Amino acid sequence: MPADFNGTWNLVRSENFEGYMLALGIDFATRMIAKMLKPQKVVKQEGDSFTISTTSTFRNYFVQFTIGEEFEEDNKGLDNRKCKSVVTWDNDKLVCVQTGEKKNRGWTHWIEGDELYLELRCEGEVSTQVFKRA
Ligand code: VL7
Repeated sequence: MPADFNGTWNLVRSENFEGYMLALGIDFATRMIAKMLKPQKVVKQEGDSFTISTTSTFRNYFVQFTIGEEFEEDNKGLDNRKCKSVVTWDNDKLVCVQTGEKKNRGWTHWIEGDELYLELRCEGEVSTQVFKRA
């Protein structure tokens, strides 16, 4: 029985988001705004089908995927690059590999206690975001 990520989650803390944004080439002004945000995630999980919407006062991002099925991801409003993405289960972790111009790009979601974790990776940078249920 895989983990259940369903719910509404609010960011409570993050580490090295600046490093991750630098690796993605996000400009200074955008980084200054982005690092102040407290985004909310709404995860809808039905079997192996997911939607994740991330909203904030500045930008919003929506992604939809099924485990094991590669999809074209357009990171519109983020770094605006396109990549081929696939999400798989690694035990109870949700692991996304985003193949494109940037090496070693991807993310991992998992639940620890009552917290939702998101590790964001790009090139040599790793950022961790932690969310709590709204
Ligand atoms: C999404 C941000 C930095 C640009 C704005 C920051 C707006 C709110 O991909 C993500 O989540 C996955 C897993 O839940 C689902 O797609 C992380 C935030 C990455 C990258 C680029 C800064 C401008 C943040 C949308």
